Amino acid sequence: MNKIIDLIDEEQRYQNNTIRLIPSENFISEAVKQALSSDLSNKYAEGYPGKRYYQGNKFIDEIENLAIERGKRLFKVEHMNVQPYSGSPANAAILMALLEPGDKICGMKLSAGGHLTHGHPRITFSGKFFESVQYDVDSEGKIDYEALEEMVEREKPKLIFCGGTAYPWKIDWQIFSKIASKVNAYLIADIAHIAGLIVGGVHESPVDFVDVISSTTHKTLRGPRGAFIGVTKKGLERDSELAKKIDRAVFPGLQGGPHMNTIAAMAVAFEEASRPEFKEYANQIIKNAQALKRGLEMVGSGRDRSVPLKIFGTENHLLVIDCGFEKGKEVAVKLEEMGIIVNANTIPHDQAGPFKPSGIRVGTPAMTTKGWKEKEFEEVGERIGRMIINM
Ligand code: DSN
Repeated sequence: MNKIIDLIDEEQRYQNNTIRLIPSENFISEAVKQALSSDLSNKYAEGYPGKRYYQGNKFIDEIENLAIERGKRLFKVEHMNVQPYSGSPANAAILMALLEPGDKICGMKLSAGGHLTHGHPRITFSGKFFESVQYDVDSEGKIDYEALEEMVEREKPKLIFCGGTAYPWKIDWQIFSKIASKVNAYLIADIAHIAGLIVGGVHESPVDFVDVISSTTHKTLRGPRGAFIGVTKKGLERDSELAKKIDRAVFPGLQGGPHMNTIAAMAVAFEEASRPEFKEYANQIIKNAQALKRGLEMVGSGRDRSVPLKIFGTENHLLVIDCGFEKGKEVAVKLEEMGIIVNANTIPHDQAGPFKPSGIRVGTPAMTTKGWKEKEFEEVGERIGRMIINM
């Protein structure tokens, strides 16, 4: 026990004494932490509020209902399920709810910034149990909407994912909606990375254009490690059973007892994200990402070398930087030695594989929570850029 407590303390100090630039990470509030470490983790509550398979859930029901109500209000959806353990189970539940095994799905390639659960071939459940077609990005790393449209018309997938994990540009939900409607495909927005930007008003919301949204709650949204699925008005107009299908797929389809401490922490985070100061936070995330890019560009501008750094982005909270063929991991390790924590990442059209990719991914949500402004991000951008060109 003491050993674990000591290690937790060390990890906490490490997190606070280093520069955290992994775009999917953040620092939660004390209130979220309190809910997470509460006695709610003692309780089993299989089922949904009012329909549990275990007794003793009167307070648990209230907590889950509150999380649902707050989540629906925040994201402006008609129905919300807050039980998915994380983003991958949430996307698995959506596929299970809406499709039969072997049906065709469509998502963005992993190397282009997509996610494993969006149909990455062979090794994932989404690529193994479903037939998958994948769309790519252009040389700037932007979705090639024309090629996507052609592919969708040709392949006629039953479901299309939009959204990603290393996509540094805004997503045009309207174009996706137009393309999906041509083949009557379900359209799912995976907003895990940008949920906080959407509720903070700095990225357009997909809810008027898609049938379902899915998201984790711990990235820009700054909540616990959990996830939710939202069903939109458009989704319910298309299929009045959609909400029921999603709920049945989450439980009993895929999961057992919900993690009530996480759901309570989610309710706390939803309330925090509805405050005016969260809008300022989201705004600052964007300004900081642009400052980070400026810092990186100072190095690549020709003062230090003739060929500028190739940077993908940014219109959101993250950037992908080309470090040279298979150099991403090496750069990430060197940066860790300097106290700067990033992750190696594939770049668009990477000739290297995901185990030895050519880039790194950096983002601003966590250090913005710590109070960093443009000046700090410009400086760290310049340090990172300098390190890359000296490799
Ligand atoms: N692993 C998450 C991220 O870092 O973006 C996505 O699942």
